[in-house]
Amino acid sequence: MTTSEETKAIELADSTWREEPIPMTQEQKFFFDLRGWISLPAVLTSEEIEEMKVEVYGGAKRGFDGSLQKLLDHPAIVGILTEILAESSFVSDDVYSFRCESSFTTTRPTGWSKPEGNGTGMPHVVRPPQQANAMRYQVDGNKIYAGLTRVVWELEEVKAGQGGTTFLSGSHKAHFNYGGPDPYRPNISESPWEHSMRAAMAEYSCPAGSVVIFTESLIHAANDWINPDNDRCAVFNCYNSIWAQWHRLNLDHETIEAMPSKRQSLFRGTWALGAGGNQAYSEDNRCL
Ligand SMILES: O=C(O)CCC(=O)C(=O)O
Ligand SMILES: [Fe+2]
Repeated sequence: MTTSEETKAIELADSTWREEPIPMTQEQKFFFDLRGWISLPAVLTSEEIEEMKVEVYGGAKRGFDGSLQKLLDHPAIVGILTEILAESSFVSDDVYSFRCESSFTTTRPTGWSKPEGNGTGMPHVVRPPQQANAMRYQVDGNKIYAGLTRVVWELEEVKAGQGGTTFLSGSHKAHFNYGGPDPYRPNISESPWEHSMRAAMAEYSCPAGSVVIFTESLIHAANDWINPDNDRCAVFNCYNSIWAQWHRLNLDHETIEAMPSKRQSLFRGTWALGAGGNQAYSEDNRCL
């Protein structure tokens, strides 16, 4: 039994912990660099999961509104995104040192089929990393720059082989092309060894409330959801360096303005030069 004083102290410690970014561990850095993706199991509480599932099953299409908004800068991912998307001299307590540039949700009932053709069901990347490009994964000087980076929040259990996103681990550092006719093609279509690449793709299992983080330089794919026990219910948020942008954001000023000010900074304009640099979000300093 705890006294109410002790309960209050625990609650305070808990809320303080929730606001402090959790640093990326050396182990996470090692595996993210090695494979191009990591998972963080069971990050959300069951209350958070239930609240968010109601919103996503209720029709929320993006993670910018309601309680889903808390995922944008959840302390479990802020330390990792700071490590893999920001240069340390640009890190500050007042604003985030990385940007959020897109968000979508998905619900997939048992029997859901992946998009046909060259959609997300075809193993793909944002840009092939074999040629230099502004979105790609880089490492130098003991420092990761993950380029365009995806954070997936799984609000339902995922079982390996039953429809989670799959990854060709290590392909974010590929030097040789995928075998298709065009080395700039951002997927493995028409590769004579498409089948073996698909067979080599890694799967994850995780409880509801887990996170998967991957660099979009990594070959990855959507898969048929064949899990008979639950639907897939996930939020896909995309992040980038404060100096780069891939997606058109298309998020209105009123929604951003209603966010806590540090969260607003995720949506500031994509530029850097100037006294003090690019810090605060405002209507005329917003990402479009
Ligand atoms: O739907 C999925 O499982 C994969 C989505 C995807 O391709 C992405 O997040 O870039
Ligand atoms: Fe993708």
